[in-house]
Amino acid sequence: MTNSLNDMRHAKSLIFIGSNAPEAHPISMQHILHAKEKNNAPIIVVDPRRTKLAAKATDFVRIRPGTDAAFMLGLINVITTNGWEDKEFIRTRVSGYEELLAVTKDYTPEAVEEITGISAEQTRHVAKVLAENRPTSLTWCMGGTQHSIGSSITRTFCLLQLVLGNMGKSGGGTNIFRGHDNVQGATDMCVLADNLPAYYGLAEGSWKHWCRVWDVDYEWIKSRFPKPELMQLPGFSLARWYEGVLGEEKLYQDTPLKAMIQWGCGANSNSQYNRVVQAYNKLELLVVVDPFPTMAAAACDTDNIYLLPSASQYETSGSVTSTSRQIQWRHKVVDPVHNSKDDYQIMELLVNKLGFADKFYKNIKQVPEDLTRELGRGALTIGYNGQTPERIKKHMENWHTFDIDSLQAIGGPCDGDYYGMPWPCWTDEHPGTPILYDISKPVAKGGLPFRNRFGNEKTYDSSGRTENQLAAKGVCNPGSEVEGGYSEFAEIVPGTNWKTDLSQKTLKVAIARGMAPFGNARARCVVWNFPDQVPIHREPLHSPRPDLIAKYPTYKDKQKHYRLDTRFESEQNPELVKEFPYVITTGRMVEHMGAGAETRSNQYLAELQPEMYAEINPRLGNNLGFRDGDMVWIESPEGSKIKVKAFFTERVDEKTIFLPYHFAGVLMGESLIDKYPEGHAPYVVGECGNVVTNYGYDIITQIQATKDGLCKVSKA
Ligand SMILES: Nc1nc2c(c(=O)[nH]1)N[C@H]1C(S)=C(S)[C@@H](COP(=O)(O)OP(=O)(O)OC[C@H]3O[C@@H](n4cnc5c(=O)[nH]c(N)nc54)[C@H](O)[C@@H]3O)O[C@H]1N2
Ligand SMILES: Nc1nc2c(c(=O)[nH]1)N[C@H]1C(S)=C(S)[C@@H](COP(=O)(O)OP(=O)(O)OC[C@H]3O[C@@H](n4cnc5c(=O)[nH]c(N)nc54)[C@H](O)[C@@H]3O)O[C@H]1N2
Ligand SMILES: [Mo]
Repeated sequence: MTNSLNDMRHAKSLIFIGSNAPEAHPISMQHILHAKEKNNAPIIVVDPRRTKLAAKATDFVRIRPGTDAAFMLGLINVITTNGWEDKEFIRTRVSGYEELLAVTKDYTPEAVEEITGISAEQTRHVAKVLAENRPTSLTWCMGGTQHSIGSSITRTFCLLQLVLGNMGKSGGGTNIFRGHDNVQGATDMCVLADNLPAYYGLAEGSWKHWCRVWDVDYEWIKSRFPKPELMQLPGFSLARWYEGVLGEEKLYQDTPLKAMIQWGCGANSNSQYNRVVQAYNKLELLVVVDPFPTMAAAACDTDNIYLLPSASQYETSGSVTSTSRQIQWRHKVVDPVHNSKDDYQIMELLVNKLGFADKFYKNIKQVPEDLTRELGRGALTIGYNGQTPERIKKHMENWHTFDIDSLQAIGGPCDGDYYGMPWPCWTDEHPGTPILYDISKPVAKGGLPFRNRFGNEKTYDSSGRTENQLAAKGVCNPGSEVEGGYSEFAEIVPGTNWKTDLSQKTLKVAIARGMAPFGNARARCVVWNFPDQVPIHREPLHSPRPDLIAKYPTYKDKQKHYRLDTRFESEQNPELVKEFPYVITTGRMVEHMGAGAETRSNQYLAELQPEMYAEINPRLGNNLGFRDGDMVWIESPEGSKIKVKAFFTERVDEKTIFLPYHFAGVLMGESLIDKYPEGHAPYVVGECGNVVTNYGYDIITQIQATKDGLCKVSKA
């Protein structure tokens, strides 16, 4: 989130795209409804389903899954043709604007209606509401990301906010509600296949940086890889790891994967789940570290699996990062119960057994405090260095001194700090950054410009135009020594830059000069290293509209996408819709969490939502000849199927079927409840929605396209 949950209280309008906060982020609703009641802020909800959030909306915009980019480009079209854009913001802080307009001119409200199903009139109306009620807080969640063009869609959300001038302002921003508790922290730690902690990438310089932080010899780490080039090659992503085991597709490494550790992963969260089950059974070793056995325990037919019972978060302590980039300390409530161990203990035992303790644990004397300190030493890119364990704990102890609207402490021992020191928090004295890219405050007081990350000048391929990428003259934070754009800081300490200077002198010099260590640049509309330099609409791989496939085809197939090839063009078959006529989309319900291992094992939650179902429009159900409550088969183009209860509801339209994805324990009609370890079966089992979610992955991130596939349905 560029802003924070609390800051949404200042919004003059709010737009939610593919976010269903009352189910997925219920606590956020107090801030959202505050803005609605106190500021009279209109709420716009863009979703294929009339959700619980839509019930609170002033405007519900029903959209065909996977077409959000077209809608956003259409809003920009209306805003710019009416002259409602923020001209000064664009002139001084945005680059590539002309190139953006060259794309949006084709997305007229009429063209958008054809793609999205949203009437031209409603697109015009929404654009006007946003233009007249600034700043707008824009929230997107998984409805915007889980598509083969997810990375383009999310860029269009940012572009809309740039055009309206809503970035770096209280009440504005792009506010992506994060998933799990501490998922922001997990992301910052880069538990990813293509990054080292704190988004440092895999280049040699990044490895060397972290080796210095860990105090480990770079040559030794290098020697651990069978080939040095593997060090810089992205690994398998979570979305497609099982293909690395099955080895039926071309792999960009010498051997298939043989062992897998699933640490706090529900497993049936993976699309193509029946292929995951095949992979489980092919692995030589599968280790599940989880308080619950998870579906993996029931799905494995071999004895290759070890279940390591981890403790829950109530049984351990440490720093966690919230969706608002705030760092908090979690204190242990009880010691780990039964024979479970907390995650640190399990990791330490593993590291000891593997013989790496003298390398990785040599500077870790006090767990977990020293882990937070190590992160602070290395994660300079995102400013995790000012949040020491002592300061975090002090914030927790003085909760009551922070203001709910501004998040700033008023007096008391934390006076002037923002709660949880939202990153970047550059130094021990820095208060944290409550709103990213806010140039109204000095950098030392939590202000920031846009980051200079992509050079100082660029010539665009599409237009041949050359443009300065730094902010315009006169545009900077108060007190900046340079009054306008500037590059990122380097060479204050020879051989380092602001990201790699472990003495942190560079950061301190920059801030003393009133400047941001990462420079002062423009937000770019053109991303020249992406296949679509300016985002455009492309039809989902499995699209219900053959006519639109011809007009908005997907990408060419992508080779060496992580360690696999990904099919795009060769998978987009315009005939598919004849046999699989309904769009399938998936998501959450408030009572269950993720893959559901925890919540389906909780008798109270199990009682509230005891059964897997499919949301089907009554008209569709009646036309197909089944009744509300009947069992139906849902089949995917990949040949897998699930048997679930039909839940008739007008939440969905006649062409769309929605599945919650929290269920497991039944596989293609067969119950596996007897295969859980004795006494450990969850109270509720059900078919996994992810058995029928279709093939399809984002072109950049490889996120699975679990929000736009095709299916057929018939009475069971
Ligand atoms: N109770 C509960 N809370 C949770 C979770 C949970 O499992 N249970 N999971 C957590 C996690 S990990 C995450 S990431 C968040 C996710 O939070 P959300 O993303 O809000 O949750 P979802 O239900 O997956 O998707 C939101 C909405 O996207 C809509 N949608 C589907 N396709 C499209 C589309 O193409 N366009 C648009 N505009 N909308 C679409 C769906 O109908 C749904 O209403 O929730 C977190 N909170
Ligand atoms: N069809 C479909 N599929 C989806 C999505 C969708 O919208 N639709 N959403 C995707 C998204 S956004 C996400 S984030 C994933 C989520 O997918 P998963 O991460 O697989 O989902 P969870 O069930 O939340 O998994 C968390 C596991 O951690 C365990 N756990 C809890 N506390 C601890 C602890 O302290 N230590 C350890 N070691 N384990 C613990 C829980 O018991 C649980 O089994 O699903 C993805 N899959
Ligand atoms: Mo998530």
